[in-house]
Amino acid sequence: MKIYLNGKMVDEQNAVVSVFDHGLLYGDGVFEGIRAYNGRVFKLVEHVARLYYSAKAIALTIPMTQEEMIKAVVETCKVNNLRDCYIRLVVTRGIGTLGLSPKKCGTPQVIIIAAGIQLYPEEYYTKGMSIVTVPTTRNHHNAVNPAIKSLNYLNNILAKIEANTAGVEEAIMLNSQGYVAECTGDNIFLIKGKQLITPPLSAGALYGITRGSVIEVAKEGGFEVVEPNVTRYDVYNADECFVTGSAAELVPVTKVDGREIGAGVPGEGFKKLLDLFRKLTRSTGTPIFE
Ligand code: PXG
Repeated sequence: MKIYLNGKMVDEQNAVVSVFDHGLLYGDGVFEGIRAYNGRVFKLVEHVARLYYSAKAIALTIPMTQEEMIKAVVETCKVNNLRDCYIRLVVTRGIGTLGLSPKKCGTPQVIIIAAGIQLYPEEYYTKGMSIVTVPTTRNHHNAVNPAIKSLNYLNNILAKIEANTAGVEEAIMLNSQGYVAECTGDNIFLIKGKQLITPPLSAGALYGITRGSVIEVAKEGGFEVVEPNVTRYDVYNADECFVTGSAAELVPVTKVDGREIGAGVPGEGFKKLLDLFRKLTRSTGTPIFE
């Protein structure tokens, strides 16, 4: 496997970064997780834009343009001859000293890995998954803003550990006001009648690209999309629930905190949205081989 590292395609075993890189020492950096389907990178322009927004928020200047980054992602898929894959884009603050100061860091390191990913077992997609609400609250936007896809994911990892302790793979995280923010690595949706409900981004969620795509196709599917503050009561009493992410795609949720959601099986609304989403992923995107 070839990895893109600072402008060069290097063999996997040579794709290494310094122990003095602040990405490692402090989680100082940003990342993206992107999918390619059938020879096209899905929503690549949007993912790269989000990477640069995350970088802007942490005052990190990425040493290449967005156009160059788009080309580098496509090239990484191409040299590895990949048509369907998961792409991890990482930009670290770079090599610095044993002190927090980002001023002492050299050039940011740019890493692109294209490989496979499977987050959840297949039966979650057919039967639905069970999730719980966890005690760790989502970061307040005045701490590490949840919109920043940073290399410091401990807020989410702590919640994931709590989910695992409860015997499940994903968890609802509430914000400091007690409203539903999102899950540890996914955005959350509810269906109630003809309404498709998702917490507003201001509730403390990542500006999910899959979330955006679901909203895009939901209108086509005849849903009214609303973004109110959501409580656990709203989740328990929804007709359907599902989570979204680039790696996971759309996963039906059939149990939350021991309460069955709707009929306790993946619903018709979910199936319709999954179908529309799959059509979008297979018919759009930046071509890899031309
Ligand atoms: N919320 C959070 C906190 C995320 O990390 C999403 C929502 C979904 O966003 P997109 O843009 O992908 O629709 C994410 C992204 C993992 C893993 O290993 C999870 C994500 C990304 C990369 C890896 O669990 N989730």
